[in-house]
Amino acid sequence: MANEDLKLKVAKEALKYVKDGMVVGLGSGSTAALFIRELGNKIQEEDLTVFGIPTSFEAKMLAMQYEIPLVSLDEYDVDIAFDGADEVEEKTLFLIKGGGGCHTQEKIVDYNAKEFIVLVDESKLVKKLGEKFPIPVEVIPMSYRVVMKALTELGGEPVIRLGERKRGPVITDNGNMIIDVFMKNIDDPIELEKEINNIPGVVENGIFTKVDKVLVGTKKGTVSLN
Ligand code: ABF
Repeated sequence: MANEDLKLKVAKEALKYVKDGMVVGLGSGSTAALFIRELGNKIQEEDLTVFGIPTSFEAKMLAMQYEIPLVSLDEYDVDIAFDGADEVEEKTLFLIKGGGGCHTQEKIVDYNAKEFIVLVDESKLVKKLGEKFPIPVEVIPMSYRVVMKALTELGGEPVIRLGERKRGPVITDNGNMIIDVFMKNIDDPIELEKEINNIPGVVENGIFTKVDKVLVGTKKGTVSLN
């Protein structure tokens, strides 16, 4: 079964957690996009009163396309948030997110949800965080050089994320740059998440250590980890 099919299965499974009247955090990336589409369909078919809070411009556009009414954190708390991930550490359920450059708004919405559920296919599971994926760090543009120096001192190999044509840096929804930090042997993700965020110029990093549940699409069916 292709990863796309596993993602769709997980997205459909996630719908079971959405109840009438809920405010739902809408994640970014291809798995979250499937969830947003399926949620839009469910709302129309069952005539539900459900509101979304998007985690990116991309999620906002999709929610509008699938007619999910949107609200904001200005006025509402999040009952439940659904989002994808780039890596899930099997033992701890800690994550690396931000491959799509949206981790700052994702973390704001996901960490503030009463329940945060991660949607992945089995290819995202790793024994140790950092195995396959660098840690994305969103930085204020004028600080990129000094932040990279500090990240090197923490034992990482920082690289500026460039746009598709490699002519300049990727710019996030918040107008900032992304530094990808390659780091093997992340022994204490909780501490590292704090340490990176403590560097002046860093807006947010893609280590997520506050996760309630992970729904994993496997060839044998969807497995729930918590
Ligand atoms: C977002 O999308 C990001 O935090 C993560 O980088 C990515 C996962 O995308 P996909 O579901 O397409 O693999 O959740």
